[in-house]
Amino acid sequence: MSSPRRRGSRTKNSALTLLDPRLRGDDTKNNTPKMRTAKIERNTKETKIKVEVNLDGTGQYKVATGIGFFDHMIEQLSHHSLIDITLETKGDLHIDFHHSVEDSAIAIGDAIKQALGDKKGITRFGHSYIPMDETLSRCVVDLSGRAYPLFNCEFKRDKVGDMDCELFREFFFALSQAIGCNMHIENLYGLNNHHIVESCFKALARALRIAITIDERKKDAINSTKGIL
Ligand SMILES: [Mn+2]
Repeated sequence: MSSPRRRGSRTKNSALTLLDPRLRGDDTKNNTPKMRTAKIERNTKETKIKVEVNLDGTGQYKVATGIGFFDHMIEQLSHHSLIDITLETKGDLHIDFHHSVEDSAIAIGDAIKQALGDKKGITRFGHSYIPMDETLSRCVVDLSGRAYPLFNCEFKRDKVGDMDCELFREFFFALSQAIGCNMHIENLYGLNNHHIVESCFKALARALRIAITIDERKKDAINSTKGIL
């Protein structure tokens, strides 16, 4: 037998209200949200790179690497992850695009890692499936602190735009290593190279967007039974 509903029992409970520090208003100095941003400069004899990220952005970007298709992909990454990304890469493109692509990944990854800080409150896991017409790709991430890249993708041609398709594997591997995360990217099927690559970047963006989001129910905790990420 269910108990009868007690009317008038949901009156304000002042004792409970006072237990809530947010309502007491005496904990404001610890409630200031930390800015999850980072600025990185990375200079070698092969590349000179400036990166800025804001994990709590709106997907604003300013990207200039000198490689048209690569710019297009980083713009997708920013737009769909909502991470604001400024990237300026001046690299030795007269040799080939390898150094510029790999070093950009390292710099973006370093910046994301720095902006994540102690990772308090993050959702940590994220996954996404992205179709582009005949193509479907999947990305699954775990911001665990452990680098484990997996890139399972076969291309139909050697290049997309001016870019060698083998460089995308280099990009995702370097990014996973720099962030320190499991990053499993797979193309399930597809025909068009542009669609295959772009769906991988969009899938990564959406997976990251989920993983970096603060889980309001656990916002003051580290999302691991180890207590560290
Ligand atoms: Mn496109």
